[in-house]
Amino acid sequence: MSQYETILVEQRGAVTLVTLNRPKALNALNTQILSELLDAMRAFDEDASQGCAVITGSEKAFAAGADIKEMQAQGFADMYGHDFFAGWDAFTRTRKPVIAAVAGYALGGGCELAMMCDFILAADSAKFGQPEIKLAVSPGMGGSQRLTRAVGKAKAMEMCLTGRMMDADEAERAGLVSRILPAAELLNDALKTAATIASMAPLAVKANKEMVDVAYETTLAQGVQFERRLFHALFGTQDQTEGMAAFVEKRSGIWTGK
Ligand code: CO8
Repeated sequence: MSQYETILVEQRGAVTLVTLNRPKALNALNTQILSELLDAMRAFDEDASQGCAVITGSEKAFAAGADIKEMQAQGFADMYGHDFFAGWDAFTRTRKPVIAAVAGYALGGGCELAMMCDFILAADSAKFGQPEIKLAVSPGMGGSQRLTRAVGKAKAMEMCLTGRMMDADEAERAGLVSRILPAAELLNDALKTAATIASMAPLAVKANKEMVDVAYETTLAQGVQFERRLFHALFGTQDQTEGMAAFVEKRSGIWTGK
C-alpha cells in the first residue's frame, strides 16, 4: 500500500508502522525521506481508524544521521536561507502518539528523530549518539536540547562534545529510552505497546500526550494547572461517561472518540 520510495508504511489494525527504508545509506535522513515521512504522519494523524504509530529502521540502523552526502556541498546561505530541516518541526506537531523502535545506530539526526517521538523502545543492540562534532558541525534537529532534557547536562554535554555513543543499557539508566528488549522482540513489543495505546479513548490519549509534553515547556505550577484544566475537560466527553460506567459494570469500555 506504500506509495513512497524511502519509507514503508503499513497499517496493522489501529497501528501505523513506518519503516525507514534507505538500507544502503543506513537510513540517512535526506530531503526525500523527510517529505515522505511528514506526508505519512499527516495521513496517520488524519485517519480516524489509526490510534498510534511506530517508527522503526533496520536491524543495523534506525538512522545513521542526516544525509552527509546531501549536506556536504551546502553553504551557510543554502542552510540558513532555506532554514534547512525546519520541516522536521512539523513532525513534532503530530497529535497522536508515535513510538520509536530503535535497533542499531541512532546517530545525529537519527537520534534526534527518535527523541522527537513520544518515547523510545530500544533493542539491546541500540547505540545512540550525536557525532556531528566529528564533522565540524553540531546537532541541528533539536539534539542539543532534547538530549539535555532527557539525560541531563553532564551526559548530553559529553556526548555532543566527544561524539561518543551510548549503548542501550546506559541509555535506559539515563532515561533516554523507556525499555530495552532483545532485538528479536523489539518490533513485536513496540506493535503491542502501540496497540495498547490505540485501544484507549482517543481524546484521552491526545490529552495525556499533550500534558506530558507541556512539562517540557513550562513551570511546574503552570503545568499542573494545564493538566487540571484538560482533566476537567475530559469530563465533557462521552468516553469518560462510558469509561467509568464500564469500570463499575466490570466490562470493557467501548469508545466513540467523542
Ligand atoms: N549520511 C550519508 N550516508 C551515510 C551516513 C550518513 N549520515 N551514514 C552512513 N552512510 C552510508 C555510508 O557512506 C556508506 O555508504 P557507501 O556504501 O556508499 O560508502 C553506507 O551508509 C554504510 O556505511 P558504513 O560503510 O560507514 O558502515 P559502517 O558499519 O562501517 O559504519 C557508522 C556505520 C558508524 C554508522 C558510520 O556509517 C557513520 O559513522 N556514519 C555517520 C554517522 C554520523 O556522523 N551521523 C551524523 C550525521 S550529521 C547529522 O545528523 C546532523 C543532524 C542535523 C542536521 C540538521 C541540519 C540543519
